[in-house]
Order: sequence, then structure tokens, then C-alpha cells
Amino acid sequence: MPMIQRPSEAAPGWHHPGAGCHNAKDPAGDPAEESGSEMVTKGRTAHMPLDTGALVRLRTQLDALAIVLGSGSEESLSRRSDSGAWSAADVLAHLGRCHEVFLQRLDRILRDDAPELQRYRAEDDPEWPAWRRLKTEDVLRRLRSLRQQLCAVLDGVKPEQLNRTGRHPDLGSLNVREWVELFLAHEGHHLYAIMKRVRVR
Ligand code: NI
Repeated sequence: MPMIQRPSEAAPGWHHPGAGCHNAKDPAGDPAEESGSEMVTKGRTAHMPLDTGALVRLRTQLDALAIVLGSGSEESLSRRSDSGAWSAADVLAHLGRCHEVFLQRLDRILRDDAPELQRYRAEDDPEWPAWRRLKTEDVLRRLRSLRQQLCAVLDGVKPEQLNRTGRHPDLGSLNVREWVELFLAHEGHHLYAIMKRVRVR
């Protein structure tokens, strides 16, 4: 069984500083920082849309995949339990698909007035079967690219837009910050599931 490509090997720039997320070290508007860093381009966003902690976690949380996936082979990743529960590869694909879903939700929250957002259920999602069939290396590639897109969108959110809300079917009205926390917490929960599934027999 071939070993799957670790994220760190697959992409040295998993969270490239220029990829669209605010870097904790480049708070826009700090001239001292800007003059000292060639990564900060002139005219870069002149606001700090989300608090630094949320942005750093968004930018770095998936770095954990290198350890979470461990030395798991494709076989250990695709192993499903007798009960038919998702394999680690399925959960990883779910994380990728959730980026697309969250990008759509953010788009609606930023465009519409307090939209009602539907519950996401993989079983009802027409895109899910295709995601589930992807090879792990392709899931990782998409995940990387979607994460950059998401960071870029959140980079562009203006401070006054942070109070925009979308209604979650279970949690009620959530603003942009709360949606980001929900996204990260959901992802962390699934990283835990992946770590267990790759290792527990
Ligand atoms: Ni989930």
C-alpha cells in the first residue's frame, strides 16, 4: 500500500503567508511592520476584520493534518467500521465539502439580509458522492485551495459586515464571527475523529 502524501510534503506552502489569510504579524495599518516585511504589499487591507485568534486558527488548524493522519496508509484511511460509519478518508472529504458549503453560506450572509440557512446533511447533498470517491491526495489538494479561498473571503470582510447574521437551523441567529467559530469547532471535532479512525482498529 502506498503511503499517502503528507500535507507537509504535498505542499510546503500549506498556509503560505501570501495565500490570503491575515498573518498575525502583519496587522494592517502598522507602518513599522509594513516597511519591514516584503510580504506585506502596499494597499493591503487596511482593517483587521476578524480577531487575530480566529484568523490564526483558521490559517493554521489544518496544519494538524500532518500529525492527525500520522503514517496512515490509504488502507487505514479508507477502512470503514462494521457499522458502516465513515472512514477517516470520508471524514477528510467531508471537511473539504464543508468548505464549499461554508463559502456558499458566507456568500449568502454577506449578500442577503439575515438568511435562513439550511441544515447540511451529507446524505442529502448531491455533491457528496463525488467528494467521497476522490483519492485522499486530491481531497488534500482541494482542501488546501478551498482553505485559501475561505481565508481570502474573510480577509475581505469589512468590520461592519461582521455583524451580519445568518440563521442556523439549530443554533439560531449567528453573526460572521460566530459562524467562523462554528466552522473551526466542527473541523476540530472531525480532526479528532480522523485521528482515532486512522489508529484504532
Ligand atoms: Ni460534520
